[in-house]
Amino acid sequence: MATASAVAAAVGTGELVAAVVAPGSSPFGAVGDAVVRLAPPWAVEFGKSLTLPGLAAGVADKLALQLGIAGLLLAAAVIGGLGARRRPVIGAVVVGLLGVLGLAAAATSPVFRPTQLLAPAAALGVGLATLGWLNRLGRSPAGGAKSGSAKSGGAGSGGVRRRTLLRWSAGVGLATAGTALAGAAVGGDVVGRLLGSRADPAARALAARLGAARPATPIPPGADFAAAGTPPFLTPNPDFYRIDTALRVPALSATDWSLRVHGMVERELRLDYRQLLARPLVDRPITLTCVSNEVNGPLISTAVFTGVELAPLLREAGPLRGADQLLSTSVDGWTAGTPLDVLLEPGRGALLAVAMNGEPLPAEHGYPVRMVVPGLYGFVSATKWLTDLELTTFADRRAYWLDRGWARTAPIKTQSRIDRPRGFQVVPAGSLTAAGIAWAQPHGIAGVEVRLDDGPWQPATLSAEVGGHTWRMWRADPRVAPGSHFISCRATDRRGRRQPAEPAPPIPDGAQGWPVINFTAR
Ligand SMILES: Nc1nc2c(c(=O)[nH]1)N[C@H]1C(S)=C(S)[C@@H](COP(=O)(O)O)O[C@H]1N2
Ligand SMILES: [Mo]
Repeated sequence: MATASAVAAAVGTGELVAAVVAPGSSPFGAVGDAVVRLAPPWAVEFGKSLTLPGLAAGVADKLALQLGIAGLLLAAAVIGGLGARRRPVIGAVVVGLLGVLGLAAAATSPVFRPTQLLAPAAALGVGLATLGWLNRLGRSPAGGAKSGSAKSGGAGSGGVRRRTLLRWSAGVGLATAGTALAGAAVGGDVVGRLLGSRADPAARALAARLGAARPATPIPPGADFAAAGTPPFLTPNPDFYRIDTALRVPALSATDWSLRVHGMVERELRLDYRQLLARPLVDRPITLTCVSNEVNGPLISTAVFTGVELAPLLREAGPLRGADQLLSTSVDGWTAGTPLDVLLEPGRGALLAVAMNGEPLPAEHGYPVRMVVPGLYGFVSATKWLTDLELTTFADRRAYWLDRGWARTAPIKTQSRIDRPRGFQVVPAGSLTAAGIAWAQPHGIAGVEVRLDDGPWQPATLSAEVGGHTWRMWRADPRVAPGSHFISCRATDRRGRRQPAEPAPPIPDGAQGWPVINFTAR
């Protein structure tokens, strides 16, 4: 009990000190980040594949990791407590090891600053002090004095002392658990979100500008078949899939933000948020796609991104001969490598985005500035919390996922997905409603075909076309007899290339294959 309480006191102190002196330095979060850094690629992939109903795709992995760490902490506290009954020093060893783990996780962070050691150091100190104090309380007769030593001397006092110790330990444990929660709430995502869009004057100004009368982006009626089971054409921000290695959403302030464009350039550029927004803002509907998306998977969403054209900015900096990669870095040290020729292609339309669906970027999606490049998977192009652009070569610099087995260049593959019927759904026999999405950014979708069981491929009806940079919806209404069936689909892009049948896993450059759904008609 004393060990468990000391661990709780340590965690609570760590979160509280982090929230007060160095936001974002929570030892709990630092350990989570270290796990993400050190985890083998297959474990990260497994994590990304987790989904939970009610959560946007890509959020469940973070929840699972945090619960896992909490569970391990609890296990360490219980084991330490049991061990301490035999040999009291074991409790101190467990508390000490956890403290050192917190310090090590903070010290090895790619964005290490010395102030980040304060929280784990305070946690370690308070944990050991609490343990020492509770142990003394349990040993000394004085500890039980107030509650009962007057009545029961001798043999009875041991039991009374233990009860007093239990009560103190439970009190300390509860109090610190409360502190931990409050500290984490203040220091964690809550502050990030408040700093993000509301408290930041720069973001308020942007929100006002976005709200002012501007020509709306034309999304034609009939751009989706939501009534037939497809997603809406534009994904609401809270439902937009999320994929990143940031266990804690970086809390950046637009007012303090600046971007450096440097490396193999004629002239280095530096822009703050105000200078960025002084450039023309464009609205562009873009479908973002994750390379980790399985066939029929959820890691794809569409928004109208608002931002500044990237290509003219790069031309202003003046890339030197030989530069072939734009290495973009986020505030937490993550990197993406984008082919320079793709960024400079006419009509590619890469953006430094500041807003999404008419709102300043949500913290989870890269506030205050992120990159978006139509037609490339996110891991080679869509850097969130962007702070640095370096012109370099692929030979010189290797981006984050390249060292973890993923491809260097990753154009989006022509693919499609079945949204209705759902797998193993039971539907009425007769006319079936089948619907889904297809995508082939930046080329666009020319056609989708649907096949029921082993029947012939039939053309599906396509939704109104918005452009090559976004997904396109399809629907079909084949007749189905009672019994079990399967349905599949395949897309053809505007270059005339058909989605291949041969299955391929997401690693190294994106999943491929025709989606198939089994269902039953009654
Ligand atoms: N800073 C940072 N940016 C990042 C990532 C990341 O891990 N860190 N992940 C990338 C990947 S793999 C994808 S698919 C997109 C997802 O963007 P979203 O979370 O806004 O949907 O962000 C990209 N940008
Ligand atoms: Mo991704």
